[in-house]
Amino acid sequence: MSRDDATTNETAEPSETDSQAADPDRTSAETDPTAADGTPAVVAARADGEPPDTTEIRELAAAAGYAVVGEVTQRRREDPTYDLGRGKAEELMRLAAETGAEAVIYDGSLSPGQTFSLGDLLPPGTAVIDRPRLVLELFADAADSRAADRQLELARLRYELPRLREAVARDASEDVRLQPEGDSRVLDVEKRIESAERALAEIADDRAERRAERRDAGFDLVALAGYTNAGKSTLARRLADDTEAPGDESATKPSDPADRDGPLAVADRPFETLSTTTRRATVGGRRALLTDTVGFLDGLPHEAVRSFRTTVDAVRGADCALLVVDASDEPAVLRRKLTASLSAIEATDGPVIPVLSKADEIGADRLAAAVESYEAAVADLDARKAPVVDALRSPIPVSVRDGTGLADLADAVAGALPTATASVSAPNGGAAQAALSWAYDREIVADVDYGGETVAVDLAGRPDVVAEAERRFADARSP
Ligand SMILES: Nc1nc2c(ncn2[C@@H]2O[C@H](COP(=O)(O)OP(=O)(O)OP(=O)(O)O)[C@@H](O)[C@H]2O)c(=O)[nH]1
Ligand SMILES: [Mg+2]
Repeated sequence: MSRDDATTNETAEPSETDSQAADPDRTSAETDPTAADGTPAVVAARADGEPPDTTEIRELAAAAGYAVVGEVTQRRREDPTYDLGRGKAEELMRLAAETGAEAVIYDGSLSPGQTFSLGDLLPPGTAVIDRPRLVLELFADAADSRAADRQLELARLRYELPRLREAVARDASEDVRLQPEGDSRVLDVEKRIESAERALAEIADDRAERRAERRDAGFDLVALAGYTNAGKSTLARRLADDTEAPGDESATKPSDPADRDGPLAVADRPFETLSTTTRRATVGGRRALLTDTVGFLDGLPHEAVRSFRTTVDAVRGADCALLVVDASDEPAVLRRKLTASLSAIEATDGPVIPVLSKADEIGADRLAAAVESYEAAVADLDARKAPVVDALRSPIPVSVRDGTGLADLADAVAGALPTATASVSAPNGGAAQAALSWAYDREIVADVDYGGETVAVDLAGRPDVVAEAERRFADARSP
């Protein structure tokens, strides 16, 4: 048996999050595995550079219903067979047997071949769940709208297809007539992928159409994006008027307890939001529709990134995007999450406003440090992302809990939205009043002056809406 070059810690100490960084090669059972409910699972992680940090994968595992009963980590380059080195993989096997784990949760993406090799090594019946599969399980727990269901189905099928091909190829290795290409299960999955893609394309078209209609109705479209658990939904709820946008099939259901219990009753778990949700809001005097989106996650399966497109579409279709970054994270974590969130905003050429959320959690002095570490992280971003990087300078610290920065944020949004101004006048009468009330409905009336026979109005707001108001006043002048 070939051992790894790395030293191995065989003690059965419980793993402490704070001591993780010190020891890149841990093998440990939890001292009190009964403390948590759920399917017993061992977490495994490997990293090339920094020692593996299992904090996030443990949170994801817990959210998906697993009780972590042990942990194996290794700092090493990738092994083609098991991802972990062979010696570590065997330690994992022994730990799984000792702890009675029903699953191994792998913090990374395993190739189909690695998944099968690990499965063969582990005690029979132990499930091998890599990070993408875990995320899919989490999504499956809570897919709550037609689009989310379809996206989930597509993400799963795309994840399964190469693994199914691998399974068929393994069965067929003795018999050359059975090749994955012609296998009926493979063909079936391929067909279902095509049909899910078609259905999703239609939903995306519907949404784009609805966005266009809302814009015509005078709304500014503002999207909130960012890492999962950054505080997007909490902020969206705080900024929102009470009413939800009409006709949004994915709007949060009124029965949603988080909605009833006020803005801070949002659960502290990853992927609380699983489909985009749109609400009305008046932000800095602008009539806006706020779209809350699905959070990003490091190592999100690309199957999912491709299919959970609504976030990216909503941001791309918006007049202004808020990128929400959790200020209470440690600098290294903040940087990692920021990088993972960038794909949400890369596609947009509209203005992006970075928001440092949860300012109340760290107090004024640490907040200044957080702003600094955020700015350093942005400066460090890949130079090829220059346009995005430029958009990300000068974040606005906010707290929904104590109200910090909310007024600044509203001003920044209003300032970022495309704005036109115009001064119009018309003889005071029914036609002018109708035009004026149309303008009031769209919140574009900055000032009104009744001077004898005429009414003079200053307009400010969305350029297309202001232009339409000018037409209406012109009509009111020439009956
Ligand atoms: N202290 C503090 N906590 C906050 C604030 N805003 C949000 N939180 C908490 O952060 C957690 C995550 O908030 P969400 O609004 O669900 O975050 P999200 O970005 O929508 O998360 P996903 O939908 O999972 O992507 C919740 O426990 C919130 O109560 C804030 O201003 N201050
Ligand atoms: Mg949310």
